[in-house]
Amino acid sequence: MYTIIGPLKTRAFRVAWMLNELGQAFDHDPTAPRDPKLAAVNPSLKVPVLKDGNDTIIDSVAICQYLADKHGKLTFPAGTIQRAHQDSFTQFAVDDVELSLWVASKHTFALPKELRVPDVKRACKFDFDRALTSLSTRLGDRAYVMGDQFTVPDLLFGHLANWAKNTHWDIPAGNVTDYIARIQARPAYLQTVELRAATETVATQ
Ligand SMILES: N[C@@H](CCC(=O)N[C@@H](CS)C(=O)NCC(=O)O)C(=O)O
Repeated sequence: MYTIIGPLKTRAFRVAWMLNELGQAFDHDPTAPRDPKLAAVNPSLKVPVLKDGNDTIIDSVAICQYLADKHGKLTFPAGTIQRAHQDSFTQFAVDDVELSLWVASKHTFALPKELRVPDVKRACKFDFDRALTSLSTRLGDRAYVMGDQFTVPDLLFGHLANWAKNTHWDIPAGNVTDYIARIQARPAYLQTVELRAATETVATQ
């Protein structure tokens, strides 16, 4: 049995969504980021953390890829050229899309107030828009970034689109909007949204 640590309004959502995609049951421990008791599993006091038996894994992308590999779904096998392209999209999701959202969020609510620089958010939005233009070109007319098969980076883009919506950053109409709608119509996504609503009051990221 798996246990996800972290509120579902955080990146813990990704892990719950992945487990729902895989049809795996899990327990949920909604310990908040920076709770001192997280020190036992993550010295950074960040979430999510996944407990798998006696092991704990930190970092949502590593967790999602591990689960996909372990259950042999939503991923191409390691060492294949398709996996190289898939991992390239995963890295792009984190470096180009998530980074702009995360820095903007830090300067909105996560950093101590005296360290926030509101104008940084304009630069983040510029980077976000550039990343979406690139995603639109790379996606082309495919259903998912790797073609017909939904894989780990699609799940990340689906989560990041929700984060962008909560940040009030628009995704321009076109192939990326259609792609996000396709991803967010998946039963496992909707199931996870319901679970989040049942366990949280406000979804912020
Ligand atoms: N790369 C990590 C980032 C984890 C992270 O920053 N999580 C946020 C919540 S979504 C957190 O715990 N923030 C607390 C902090 O920044 O101190 C992952 O993807 O899991």
